[in-house]
Amino acid sequence: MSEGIGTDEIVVIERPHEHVAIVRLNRPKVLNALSNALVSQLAAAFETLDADGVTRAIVLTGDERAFAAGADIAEFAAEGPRLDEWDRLWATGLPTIAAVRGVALGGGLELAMSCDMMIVADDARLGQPEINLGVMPGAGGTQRLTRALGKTLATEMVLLGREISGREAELHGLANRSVPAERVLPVALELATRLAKQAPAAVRAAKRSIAQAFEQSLHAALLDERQAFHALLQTEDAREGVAAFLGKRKPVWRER
Ligand code: DAK
Repeated sequence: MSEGIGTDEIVVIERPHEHVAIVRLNRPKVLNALSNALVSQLAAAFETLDADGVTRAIVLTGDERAFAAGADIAEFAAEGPRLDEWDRLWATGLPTIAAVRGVALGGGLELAMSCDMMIVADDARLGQPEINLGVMPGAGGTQRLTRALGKTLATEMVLLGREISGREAELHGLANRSVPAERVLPVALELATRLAKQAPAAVRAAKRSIAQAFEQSLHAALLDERQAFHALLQTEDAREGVAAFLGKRKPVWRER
């Protein structure tokens, strides 16, 4: 992991804006195949950014050919993907936006779907081709795809390995926006910059609460949401937000 562009590192962090980080997968020769080393470095990058007290949003991206072509198949025989490293990735409290150009296949699509938002190129190729290897998705594909797309299309993608385009992903609600490839990063950065302007504690709490929609009963999740809301109401930023609205001015967040 490193800060800056043009390094040999497999995960590169760039900082286009004080509160926004771009995390770039950088194994272009193998279409950003997600080796265990890469997933581990990615998790470390997320943890570092989560704890730095400055970053408020992460844009996760690859290059023009690939967001990621899935787990590194060369590693499959020796050692399978490591679930503990994927768990670390999913634990980040920061909002994440996947900026997808080229292919997002298998674990690559699972990684993109685990982000809070997804911006895709119109001609991106999204799919779960694990069935062609004699296996099935193992990092959330059967669950996240089905919840986002519904059973009908998810079944075709998982059981037949059908790919969809970025345009179709937007149409079916899997992606937030589908745009021409050259617009993917700018649009993702624009959203990240907007996220970075919101009250940080509120964004983190709301992100967690949305995730509960998939993990708890409606009743339990509503109780959690109510609790999170009341906790936020006690913060200085909430008082500032309300005062700013009433005073017809922009809020200044103090992260308290
Ligand atoms: N792994 C390793 N190398 C890969 C790769 C991959 N997934 N995908 C591509 N490459 C390599 C190719 O071998 C090739 O290397 P060289 O031959 O040049 O040395 C180079 O990248 C360029 O690829 P191609 O020559 O194949 O390029 P094409 O444009 O012709 O084709 C393609 C692009 C994306 C259609 C094709 O490369 C392809 O089908 N790739 C494999 C896609 C795939 O099957 N992905 C799913 C893998 S299984 C879990 C976590 C994660 C997972 C499971 C469990 N747990 C935590 C439990 C995830 C599983 C998977 O993702």
